[in-house]
Amino acid sequence: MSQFLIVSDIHGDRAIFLDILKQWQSRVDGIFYDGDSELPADDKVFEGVSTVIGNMDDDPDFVDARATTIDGVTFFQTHGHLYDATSLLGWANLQQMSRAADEANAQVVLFGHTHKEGAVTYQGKLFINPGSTTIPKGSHANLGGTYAVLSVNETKFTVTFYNRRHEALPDLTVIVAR
Ligand SMILES: [Mn+2]
Repeated sequence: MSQFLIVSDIHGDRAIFLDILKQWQSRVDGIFYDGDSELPADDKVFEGVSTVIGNMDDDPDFVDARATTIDGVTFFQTHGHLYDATSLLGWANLQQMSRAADEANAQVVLFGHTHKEGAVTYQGKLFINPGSTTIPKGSHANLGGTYAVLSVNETKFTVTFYNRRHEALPDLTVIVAR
């Protein structure tokens, strides 16, 4: 089994990211940060972390999007604002990210931007938004902020969401066939 840590939209809350890293760094096979840190790209919290630029990031050293393959899983990662991810009524618009992910031959799409956590299968790919640790929005904003851990085995993907105290939120867990 492989495990991946996914965090987004800390908006300057460097302390929570450090705290999450402390919990997970030694236990995961990859760490993804999906944008809007408001930190420099070379901040030492991003050592060994796959990052992308958010609409609130001004460091041009962040990339717009990236494809990464770890343990046989190809991820397409982007913040979302460059792919029209915002949906005013629903969870997110996935069409543009889906097209880009197909071009990258990705099975999993990681994004942020909307600050609404969730995981769904769409056009044959698993889309994961860890939510914002710091400025949560949507129907689960009362949780006070979330991040996600993806577990992958030979047959399935399991997405578990956590709150800022690193407590799993089992009601939000998403399990899909691989
Ligand atoms: Mn944001």
